[in-house]
Amino acid sequence: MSEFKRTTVTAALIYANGPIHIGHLAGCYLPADIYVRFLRLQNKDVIFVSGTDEHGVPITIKAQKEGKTPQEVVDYYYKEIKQSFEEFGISFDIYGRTSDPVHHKLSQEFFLKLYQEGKFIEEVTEQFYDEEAGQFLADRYIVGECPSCHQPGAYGDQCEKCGTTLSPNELINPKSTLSGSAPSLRPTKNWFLPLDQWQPELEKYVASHPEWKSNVSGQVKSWLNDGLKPRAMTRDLTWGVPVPIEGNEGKVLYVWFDAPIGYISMTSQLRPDWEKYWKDKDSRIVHFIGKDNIVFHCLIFPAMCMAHGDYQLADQVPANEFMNLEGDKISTSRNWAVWLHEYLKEFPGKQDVLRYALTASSPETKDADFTWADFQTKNNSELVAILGNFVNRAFVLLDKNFESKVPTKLEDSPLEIELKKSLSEIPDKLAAALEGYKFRDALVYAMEVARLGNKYLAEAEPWKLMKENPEKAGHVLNYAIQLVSHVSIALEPFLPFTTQKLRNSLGIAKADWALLGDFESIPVGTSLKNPGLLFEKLEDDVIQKQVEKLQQSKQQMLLQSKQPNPIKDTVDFESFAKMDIRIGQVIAAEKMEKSKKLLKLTVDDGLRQRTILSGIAEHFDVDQVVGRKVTFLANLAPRKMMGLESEGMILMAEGQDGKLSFIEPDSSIWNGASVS
Ligand code: B3M
Ligand code: ZN
Repeated sequence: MSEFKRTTVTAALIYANGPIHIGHLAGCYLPADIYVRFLRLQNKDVIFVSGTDEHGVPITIKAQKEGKTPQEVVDYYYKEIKQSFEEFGISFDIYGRTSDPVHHKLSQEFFLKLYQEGKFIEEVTEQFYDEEAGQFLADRYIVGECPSCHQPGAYGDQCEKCGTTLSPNELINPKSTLSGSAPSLRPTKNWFLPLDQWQPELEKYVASHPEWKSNVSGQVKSWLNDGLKPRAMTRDLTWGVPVPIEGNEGKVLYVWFDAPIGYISMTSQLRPDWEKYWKDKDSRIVHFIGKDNIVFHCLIFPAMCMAHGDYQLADQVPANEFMNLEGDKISTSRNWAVWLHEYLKEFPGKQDVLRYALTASSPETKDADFTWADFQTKNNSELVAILGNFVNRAFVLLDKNFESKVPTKLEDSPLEIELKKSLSEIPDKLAAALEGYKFRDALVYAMEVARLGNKYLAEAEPWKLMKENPEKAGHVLNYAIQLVSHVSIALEPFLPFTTQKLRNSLGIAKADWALLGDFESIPVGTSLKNPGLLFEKLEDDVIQKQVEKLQQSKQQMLLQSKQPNPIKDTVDFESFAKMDIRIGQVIAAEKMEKSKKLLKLTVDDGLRQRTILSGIAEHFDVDQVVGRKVTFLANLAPRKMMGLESEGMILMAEGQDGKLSFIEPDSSIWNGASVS
């Protein structure tokens, strides 16, 4: 690390089409923030850059769904995302957006340089076109029957039912989602980056980084093994950065071309000397991302930078795997997520609890699972019982016995010698873990400081010493307070809110890594302010509420996923006309003994009263049906059930939740009216 003068840390530019959830946090934002805070603690030159990705089909799809313009969508989510990150203590130096004119300009310049230097290949391909809407269609805008599972409504790039990857021309009966019409094929020219030509250099680049995490290099090598192909860097779309070549209206830069340039354009808005963070050899670039973005950051963006020539390649791409939720994949469309903005509202002041729980089970090498039960345990058994307890005991004893002032130290006893020895091992281990992007391990080492504090107090027993030897008790509390200051340093990257409280209590202006292990850093006589309880126990009902909230999402999904039955075989008109469907009115109803399902209804059909046995007893009480107008089949052959004859059938519709519903006409329709 030492050969680098400065570090440029980026965190993925999330699409501004939805709010942040814990998967995003665990995937890249939290580890990036911890890493940056660790560098800042050591007074290293570091910048932390991120923002929203405001182009691409995900944005226009969302806009189409919500009946808004893409601009409205990105404006809304940019603000919401930025604010929740801020409240959560993700300490970006700049949080920018790719719709910014500065970004458009820089990406266009980047593109133009490659274009003018002949780094692209121009190619005419056939693309789907919607004649009615007058535009080319991205794969997501084409739906049709899946060739593999025959589910209708599969997308041009994937069938969500069976998961098959598709291309639009494989769909059966493809339709445009814009106009509903069948798309046609039209030739169009686009510019491709010949990734195949860059493959040898990319291989060298990847080989020069044997230290990359195995999940990252594994994915990258498999792409390289398959052989890279030219990839279009422009698209026939209306939303995006316009292609800066005259006569190419209606074409924009590929979103994965402009998005990573966003890191650079945002840096240029952060500081005037921005160029050195991207161009100087002694700058180190680290991209924090989730695993679905690996190929773009490890191959495509590097190839773009190689072609351009001015920019350094990333030194590290510590991509995480996915965080699941209660055993299931997090999904925005299924609302299976813990949303950050909701968490912040429902757990005010508890940012550090979520930061702790997510880091402790960070998906560093494989997918991990967040559960509310585990969240509760982490809070109650670790934050409250270990960290909170230690700090609280130290301050309470100090308040009670030493007027909140740091007491004098005496000679060290074997206890302190052992304590110092144990503590002295922590900074190196902690730093090595953080430098190696092992945040789970790092958190364990940092918490070790609080554990040592508890152990020390338990062994030294200052509360007992108060009577026999108050000076000795003061000595112990001095040590305890110095340990609290170490806690406030070691845990700063992980728990910034809690450690800020501790610094306020201890009168420390700025956390400093160099003071971790210094047992003189809080001077004797300093007046301290008890921070109060740092954490509070989370009771079962609070956790249960969250679990129930998730169960409701599941329920909701089940409803939505219910598909209508396929249409039955065709009937001719004569067959249909044979059915005598009518409107009647229930004038009496009673439960049938020995049957859970059947109600005995007396129906006025306009001519007479007839008895109909209807299997609705589990859905309706007797008084819910009497007086109701119903639609019924009047000429169904009478059937004997439970000793009674049923003369007809009440027609019911089944809701998505399986509940039955009457098919009721307007109240003006008379009993006996025919339905046809
Ligand atoms: N917007 C994908 C995503 O939000 C993409 C990341 C861009 S990073 C330059 O996951
Ligand atoms: Zn399918």
